[in-house]
Amino acid sequence: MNIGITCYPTYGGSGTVATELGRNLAGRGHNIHFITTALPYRLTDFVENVYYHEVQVFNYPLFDYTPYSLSLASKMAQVAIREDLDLLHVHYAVPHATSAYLAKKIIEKRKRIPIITTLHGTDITLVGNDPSYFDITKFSIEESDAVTAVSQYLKNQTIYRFMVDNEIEVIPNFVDTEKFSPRTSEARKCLAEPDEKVIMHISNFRPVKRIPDIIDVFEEVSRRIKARLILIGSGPEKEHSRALVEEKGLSDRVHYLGVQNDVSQSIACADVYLLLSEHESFGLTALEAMSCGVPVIGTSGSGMDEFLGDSEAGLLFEVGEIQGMIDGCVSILSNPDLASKMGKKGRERVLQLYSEERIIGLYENLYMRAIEQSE
Ligand code: GMT
Repeated sequence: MNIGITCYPTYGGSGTVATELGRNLAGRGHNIHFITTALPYRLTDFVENVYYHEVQVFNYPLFDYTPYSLSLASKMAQVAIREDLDLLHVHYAVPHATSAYLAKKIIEKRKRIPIITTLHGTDITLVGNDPSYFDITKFSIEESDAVTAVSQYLKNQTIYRFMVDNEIEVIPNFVDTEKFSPRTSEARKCLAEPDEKVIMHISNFRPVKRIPDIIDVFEEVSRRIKARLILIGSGPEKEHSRALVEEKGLSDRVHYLGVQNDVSQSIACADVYLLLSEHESFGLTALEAMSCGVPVIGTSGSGMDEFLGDSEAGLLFEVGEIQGMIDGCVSILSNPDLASKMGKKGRERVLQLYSEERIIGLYENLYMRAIEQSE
């Protein structure tokens, strides 16, 4: 198949999933055309069958806001014709599903092309839901030929908030289980002393990630157990969190590593992984930690319930239940048998349900159905 993929090329789970999906599909012999404003950050090496079409956004002094969605729609239409695309798969509804709809309309007299929209989370729960985007997001989802959501939670949220009437297929996120595997990494000795435990969190430091909760949990845990907190990523809450760390006198034990293109080495060094978000439609980094055999402490009520809930691979707490999180963290870090059992359970669960082989096949299947239906 000739497949067009659009995503945000910068750091973030949706871009990661889209890029790894493209890579895997290319490995299976499909031609993958990334239509993005920059090369996706995980695609800096040469990959056979992968092509990149840069969306150039023309700016003009008259524009207060650059109309990215229009440049994207034009580029999608051009690439669809020139590369004879069989479908366009867009990740994150806003505004990618809308641009894809426009592209489809631009070329419809020459070519019929199905649009597949994958919903990732904040496109539904935060951004698409804002009154300024609500109607266009609902419309663009309804006009997509196939819609997927990365969890049942997100599917339910989409139906509840947007009252859309199309089928939404749940296709969960996946992990490269070879890259994200349990191993003793050389990097560990750079992160902590041998007798210290490593507590880790990776994110885009947005308010939804509740970074202060992570710091509160660490503060109390580090009173009871020798440990360091390793924070990877960057985003708007990072500087606030630094101030909090300083205020609490934790600066010598909390380390900010910044954005890393490949987090697989670092995650494997962790003794426990924390993802204490307000909500996560999925929580990809927690799944990556499980794949590395690292116990996870997460929050219940959203996407993490689905892969962590009954897995015995970690512990889930209600959002903001700091004392439970502290006790959970201490029990994992002070009980090597429990930690190792959780790690094994997590790894097993990922191999069984969230491997690339399994999930890529689900997308291929969906593509074939969408193409058949549009003929
Ligand atoms: O807001 C974010 O966390 C970024 C967002 C994205 O588009 O990269 O992440 C969302 O998509 C990821 C990949 O499917 C999911 O693992 C994250 O849970 C989801 N974030 C939220 O729902 C907050």
